[in-house]
Amino acid sequence: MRNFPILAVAALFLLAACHHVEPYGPVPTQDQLAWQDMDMYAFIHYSMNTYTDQEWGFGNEDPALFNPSDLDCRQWARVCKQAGMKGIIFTAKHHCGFCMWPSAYTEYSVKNAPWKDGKGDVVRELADACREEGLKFAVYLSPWDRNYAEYGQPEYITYFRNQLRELLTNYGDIFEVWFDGANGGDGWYGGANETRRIDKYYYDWPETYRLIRELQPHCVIWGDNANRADLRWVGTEAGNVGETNWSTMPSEGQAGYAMLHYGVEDGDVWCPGETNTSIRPGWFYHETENAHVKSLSKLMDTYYKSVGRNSTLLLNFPVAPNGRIHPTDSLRGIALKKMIDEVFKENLVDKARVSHKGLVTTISFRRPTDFNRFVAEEDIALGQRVKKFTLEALVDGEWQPLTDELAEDGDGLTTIGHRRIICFPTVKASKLRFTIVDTKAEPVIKKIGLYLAPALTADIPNSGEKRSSGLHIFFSSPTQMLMDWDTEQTVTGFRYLPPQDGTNGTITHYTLWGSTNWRDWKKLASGEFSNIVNNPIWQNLTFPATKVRMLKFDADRLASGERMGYDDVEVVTAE
Ligand code: FUL
Repeated sequence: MRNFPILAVAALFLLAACHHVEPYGPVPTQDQLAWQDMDMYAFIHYSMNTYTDQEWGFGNEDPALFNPSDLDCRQWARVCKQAGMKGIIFTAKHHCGFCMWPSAYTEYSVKNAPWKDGKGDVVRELADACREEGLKFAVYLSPWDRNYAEYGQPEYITYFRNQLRELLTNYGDIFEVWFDGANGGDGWYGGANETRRIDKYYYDWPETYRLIRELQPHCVIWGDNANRADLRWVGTEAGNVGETNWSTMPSEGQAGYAMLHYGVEDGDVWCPGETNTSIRPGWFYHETENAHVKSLSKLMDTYYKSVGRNSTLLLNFPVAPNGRIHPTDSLRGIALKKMIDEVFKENLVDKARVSHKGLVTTISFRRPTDFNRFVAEEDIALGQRVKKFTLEALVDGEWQPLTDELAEDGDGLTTIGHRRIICFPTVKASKLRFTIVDTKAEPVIKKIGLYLAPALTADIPNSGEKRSSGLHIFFSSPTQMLMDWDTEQTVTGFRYLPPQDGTNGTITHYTLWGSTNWRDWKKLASGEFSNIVNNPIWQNLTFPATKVRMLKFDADRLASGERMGYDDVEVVTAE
């Protein structure tokens, strides 16, 4: 039996009566607890894609392209530190297979790039920079490898584990390993240029997990959706987890969106959700997205919907081709940290009287006080217990219910877990009443907080873009969109926003043509919209300025369905 100290400091108390409380249901390991306490850490996406302006490389990109002029891992670490990130997870190998460290098991790595005459090691430089800044370090190693000739065969699994061993033995402590769920499909595969499918047994994850435990016993594993690891994806890359968010999951079986997004109340293992999203629309750097770095209010919203919903926030900063994080992204990240500090700088509960009666906690102020944020934290070391609660404010002698203004599902206030933040419009109240109305076992609340967030007036505008007007759109077939104007235009780009309500009609492979006379068509762009299913954001095509009067957009392949779908398209024209 464990003993838990009953602390009686303001804002830190147990709702349970003063006795030892037994753990209830699945509980986190010490490593899962330490991971959850990190709250926010960074992803860094940087690879060959940075030089080919892609989200997914095909695997045949030339290592000669990797020659950054100014690669500075210390700059990345400094930016992440100032943005409040407690660690960095780095794309040591993305789907293209190019290794950012000089692996002994492949020629497709930095050792054959012109950067530092092939003597460089980005993983090493970043691991060292993290240590200097007091950040933890972790690796993303893509299981899908579009370069490797034997991908799909047992030989590849040996190769993959050899690489994992290199990363987990040569670079100090690793706090997490991230195995991307995107797996199998078309690729270069040593020149085979074909589509390869794999099944869920291919990787034999249990064996790989055993290797990780042996090499890095304190590392947490972010796993695929069928083999339960230490952490789970939250089912979206948009930057939010469910308001109801259980850290428990069934130990076995494929998890669909709902299980990933909300967790499973009666799950038999502890498997908390990690919310991953990028500070820009894409994961890799694209110059066309420089004006689309997320606003401070969007980032705050993401924070409330991840860290404030019993999750962590894994926020991606892409590195630009010069080898540095772009100034817009770094300033925005730092602004996020400043705003979080500002919102949570003073816990008003410290100035109030706190009383408990059963499952009702009342916070009383000497005089009416303004607040707009409520925070509660369960002692999750004892398990996650609270199912439902209410908040009421006493305003001018009347109790008013407070609701979550960021709520999406209308179920009221549900789970708490590691930390729950409820946002509501400012009230001036003399009391706040927090009532736990449904719980799996005696609740153990270790902290409550009330705060007054300042109004967010400082959103930094992104520079505008010029888009064409007077564009007519029609379809000549279920997979071909035609666009024309009344007058000739000089076009330099095309943007496609896939359907936002599901994958039906989402275009994964495309060709875009331009013409001035409907007869002679010039190919302006063709290829793959990588990762469009998991991250259905604006897709940006750029090409040399071309005079056209009409455009033809062919859906060469759809993710599902028969008819191309779109929520919006835009054509970018020259000044
Ligand atoms: C996805 C990948 O396919 C993306 O390229 C990116 O790495 C993201 C974090 O995970 O599944």
